[in-house]
Amino acid sequence: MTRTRILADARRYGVWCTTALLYSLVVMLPVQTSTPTQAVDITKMAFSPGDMTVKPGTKVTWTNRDQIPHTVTSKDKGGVLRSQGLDTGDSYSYTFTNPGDYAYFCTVHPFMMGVVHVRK
Ligand SMILES: [Cu+2]
Repeated sequence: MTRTRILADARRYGVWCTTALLYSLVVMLPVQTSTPTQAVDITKMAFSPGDMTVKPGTKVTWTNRDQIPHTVTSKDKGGVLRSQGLDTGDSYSYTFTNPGDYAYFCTVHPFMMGVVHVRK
């Protein structure tokens, strides 16, 4: 095998790799951007909507529209929802992967409650 031949093979392999990389980007990008999303507003001392049903893989984002701080916190100890204190305009997101009922509340105002049902 001559040196030129090896170089040509290497170049062909490089072109193949680049093509494969571009192809995988084209295939992967729509998958990434198609993550379903849902929004919950925290407004007038309540979660709105306070009850929602989503598919596994859905990213839910809570945004505080009130002038006072709130949290999004699982009712169960060790639950998955554990936001920081959210000031006005702050958001908290969680992507639900497993089916189940996720009850949550606001630690500052425990009467504020909500639930996310994750169903296939
Ligand atoms: Cu609150």
